[in-house]
Amino acid sequence: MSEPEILGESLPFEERIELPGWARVNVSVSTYEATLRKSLADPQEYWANLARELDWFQEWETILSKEGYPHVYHWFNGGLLNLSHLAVDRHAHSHRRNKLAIIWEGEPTDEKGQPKEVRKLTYGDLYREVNRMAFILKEKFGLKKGDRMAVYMPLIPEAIVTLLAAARLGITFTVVFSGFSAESLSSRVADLGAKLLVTADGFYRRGKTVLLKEIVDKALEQAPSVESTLLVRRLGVACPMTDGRDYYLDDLLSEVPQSIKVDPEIVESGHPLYVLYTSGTTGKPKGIIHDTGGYSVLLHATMRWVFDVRDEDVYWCPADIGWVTGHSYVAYGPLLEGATEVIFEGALDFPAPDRWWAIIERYGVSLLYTTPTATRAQMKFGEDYVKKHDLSSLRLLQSVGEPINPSAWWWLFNLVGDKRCPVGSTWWMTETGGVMISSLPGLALIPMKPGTNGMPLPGVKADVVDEAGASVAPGKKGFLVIQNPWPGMPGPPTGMFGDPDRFEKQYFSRFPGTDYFFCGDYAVKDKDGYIWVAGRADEVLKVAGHRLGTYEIESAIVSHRSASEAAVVAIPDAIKGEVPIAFVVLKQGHEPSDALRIEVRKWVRDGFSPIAEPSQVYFVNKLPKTRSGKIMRRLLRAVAEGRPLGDVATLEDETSVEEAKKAYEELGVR
Ligand code: 6R9
Repeated sequence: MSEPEILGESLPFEERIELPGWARVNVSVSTYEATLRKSLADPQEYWANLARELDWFQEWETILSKEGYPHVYHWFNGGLLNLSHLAVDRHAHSHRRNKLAIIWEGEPTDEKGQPKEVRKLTYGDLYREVNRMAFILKEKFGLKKGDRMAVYMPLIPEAIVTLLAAARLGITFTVVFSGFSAESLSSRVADLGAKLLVTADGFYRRGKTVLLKEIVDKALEQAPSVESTLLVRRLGVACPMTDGRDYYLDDLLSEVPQSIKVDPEIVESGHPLYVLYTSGTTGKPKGIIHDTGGYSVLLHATMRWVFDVRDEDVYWCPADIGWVTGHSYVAYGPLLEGATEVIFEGALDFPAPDRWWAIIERYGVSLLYTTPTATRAQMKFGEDYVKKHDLSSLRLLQSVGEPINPSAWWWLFNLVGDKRCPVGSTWWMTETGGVMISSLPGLALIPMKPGTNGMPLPGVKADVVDEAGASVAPGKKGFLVIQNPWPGMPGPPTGMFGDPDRFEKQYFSRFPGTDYFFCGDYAVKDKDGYIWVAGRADEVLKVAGHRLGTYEIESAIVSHRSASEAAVVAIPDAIKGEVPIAFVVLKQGHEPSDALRIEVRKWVRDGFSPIAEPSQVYFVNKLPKTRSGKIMRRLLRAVAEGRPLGDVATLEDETSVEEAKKAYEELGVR
């Protein structure tokens, strides 16, 4: 394995930055180590103690059990709860009733750069809106516990209200990213068997409007389970409406009394809260199931340890609800803790690069959960945009989605956090449900190292291992594994929706004879026990922090009339972390041309998603394959990065690599 690095920057294992002035936490490594030791002596009891801090309708009988499948665990079996009760009712009936839950800002601004639309919802307001929405779902659409629905919405308050209303009724939902195409939408909706699709007429993005309803109509042709759609009028544009199937939310709401109450459905801890489709290495996207009880406990623990959230905080995570971060740390986590959070519809650099900083200043954001890509994009604009704003409200910065290169870390630490704020990089994935490896400033502030993820959470046993599953020496690259079950892991009944075998094979078969969860990431553990995740070890891409599978982009390409075969690989990108490039074999009768190159790129944009568009398309006559016909993407990556090819013993035809090299050198990356 090559030397670990992040975007060409080596990992500073020996760097240690202390923040003795950070007076709000217990600054002590020994506190952390003692907690970790205690938690690992009896992880179940440790998690159960945290679970007791939530409000259950009935306590569990067993902390951890399983039935049926080898690695589908049941956390807190017998326990009864409801997430919307925890995130909304509890606070609305407390001193937080008039506290702001959500501050929403729409993208459009006036000539002075001020937002045209800001909506503020207290916990009392949120309670009222969630109840009214639940009433509509239940009475108008007849949905009940066990039914399934889908959400295809921009980041507007109604989106969060919808998810909480579904949770209130025990309806299992899936959210599909609003930047995905009709095909991506219909395959997810159909796989889940959703009866209702909640969406909007569109939204604002970089000053333009993105229309959703036509995409929805196209998707519904392939999603027969959907009986109705519910539309939020975000733009107020005219939409094609099908009588008896499509309804506007405001029309229905106008008939629902403000004071309507819908009791939360009391569900079992293992009840599937949602299914989130995420990219894997082969086949169709995987529907990861998250339960209600274990997941809530993990969110509660991580909001405290990772974000140190307090009543006086204003929290902001700009993630979209279409991704797991927008679930765990936008839609539920902050609300579970009764926090005030900011949500923003638009692009962080629109209409000017400092929109991001203006929002922090406007609302006094204290806890910021950001991404390396957003940070690197800002670095390019220069420091003045940041310095123009008063960011003194900030007290803690965390990052997520991809490895953070040390120079981006320093930029956040020195400039944004003014050397006052801890900066961390929280490692986790859709499958883990919440943060697993991170600095834990809410528990103990141990010395920071620029670019590291930090240590596993208390209760989580993680390690870096070799091909055989044995621990690797400190400083050496290996595979990241989680060695014990954790609350928030993929839940009952099958871990992966409809596919328990694929679940087992994907995550638990890599190291036979162990119960290790295989994450698919490369990592290094340094001699102080800090873990540094350095990128994917499989065919999954992280483009600007968004998870995509090479196969998904390849299938989008080969659905073009001219393409017979495609191989997509990721190459490093100074801002987005990595970007896809595609090697494409054309069908007989089609000639390579610049126009076709552009057409194929646009095809992926429209047919799958703008974030998946290859930054370059290379036409070749054949792809490098093994004798058994498997595409050797590793060789294409080596070609693009100008690295030695390594082992080519299984390569069937060496001229394929020569050809790829030539195409790459002729055209460059952009
Ligand atoms: C939360 C999320 C998961 C993959 C994961 C890893 C990468 C996420 C990271 C990180 C290094 C971090 N990843 N956070 N790598 N440092 N702080 O992003 O979930 O979309 O499922 O992606 O993202 O490669 O395996 P998801």
